[in-house]
Amino acid sequence: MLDTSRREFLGAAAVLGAAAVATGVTAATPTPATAAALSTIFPGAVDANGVYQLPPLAYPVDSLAPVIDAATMSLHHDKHHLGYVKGLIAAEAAVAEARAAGKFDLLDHHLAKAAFHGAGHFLHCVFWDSIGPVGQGGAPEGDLKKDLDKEFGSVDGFLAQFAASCTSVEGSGWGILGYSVAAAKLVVLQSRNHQLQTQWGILPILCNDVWEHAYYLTYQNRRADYVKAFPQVINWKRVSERYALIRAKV
Ligand code: MN3
Repeated sequence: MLDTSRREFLGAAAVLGAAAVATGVTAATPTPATAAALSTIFPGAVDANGVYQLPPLAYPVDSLAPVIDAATMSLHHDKHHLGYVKGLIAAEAAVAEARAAGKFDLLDHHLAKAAFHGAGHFLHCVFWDSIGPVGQGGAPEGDLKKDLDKEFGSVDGFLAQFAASCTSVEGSGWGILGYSVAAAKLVVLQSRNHQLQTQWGILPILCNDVWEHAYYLTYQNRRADYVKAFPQVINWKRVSERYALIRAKV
């Protein structure tokens, strides 16, 4: 149970967050992503002014069916992801408020929210840009193909390990192919929720959301069936481009 002062403080933070969202979040209308957004490692995570935003989808929500149904796509993008954007904005606003007031007694709470919602926002930006219409995703290209072969033996070897990482996440979480800045190589990790079980300096290249909201309408409890079908919607062209961008920048 929250005490009164904490409740009032959180209420003020929510108002600040809502105000920021009103100006910082764009409508979730499927439109082509801009060239500027696609040239970033986390496509569309911020707008031209650096404000967190919900990035538009670059494809129709029904174009991934039957692997991911249209209702799941709409709810996932327009409701769930937007919630993380709002939560991140609210958390940062609350931290700014605390700093202005010189009152840091709830800082740990706000930073936990910033980690959860921030990690959720950034991973979803990569997720939407890792997938696309069924059967149009091509195959890994360039350095990504070469380094998948190097680290995992083959693309199929990677896909098998990636699927296992997605299937076996305990509770809600993600399977992630990332680039380790420290080790200078590709790695597969899991996360629980959005922010747990990762390492420092991992840049996500391809990720699969295995929270129930990502698949339950079609697959109910059969997460393994969703994970098995997922490669049909991987957009290897964009995933390969993201890896090339990371290698050029890091
Ligand atoms: Mn999700």
